[in-house]
Amino acid sequence: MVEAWYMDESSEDQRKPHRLEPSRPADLELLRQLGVIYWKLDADKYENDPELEKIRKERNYSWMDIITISKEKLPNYEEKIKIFYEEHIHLDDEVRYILEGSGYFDVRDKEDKWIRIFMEKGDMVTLPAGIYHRFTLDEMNYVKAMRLFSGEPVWIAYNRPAEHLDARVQYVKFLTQTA
Ligand code: KMT
Ligand code: NI
Repeated sequence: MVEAWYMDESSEDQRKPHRLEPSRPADLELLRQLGVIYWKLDADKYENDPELEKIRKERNYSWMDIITISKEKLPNYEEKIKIFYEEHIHLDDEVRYILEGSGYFDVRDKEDKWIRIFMEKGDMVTLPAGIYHRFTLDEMNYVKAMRLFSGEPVWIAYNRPAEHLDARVQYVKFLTQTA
């Protein structure tokens, strides 16, 4: 089962777990209310997986590529790591499927608190357009992930504040409508 928790406020190494003490877990229902959708798949068969195909078809995730984030494999590694961890939004959903390794996706809850989602092999997630979020590797320093997109990918990240953007306005509206 995917594990998620509220973060502490320490400015220590971003790759550490940063669990709040005492711990405050975030369950899938809470994530769902934020528009975050989670699936567990068998990453060993990602190249031929009817379950993955079903999700892609239903949600129109027609485009995909595979990114490896490690010092050796990712060009401009240090710069990218910094960019991934800046709080931002996109105009489209951010869809990631972890094939190897692990990392943390952090999302803001309704009270603007950080929830850290530990994503490892077989975990797939959709972060809705307009949600403030960020990504970091964990202390293993390695992840291989599938990036999925509905149509031609747009990678533009709008760093916070981005309140005026339509995707943000729509997302805030969505939050007021979910329980
Ligand atoms: C992103 O957009 O933050 C990334 O592609 C990095 C995370 S993919 C595991
Ligand atoms: Ni992003």
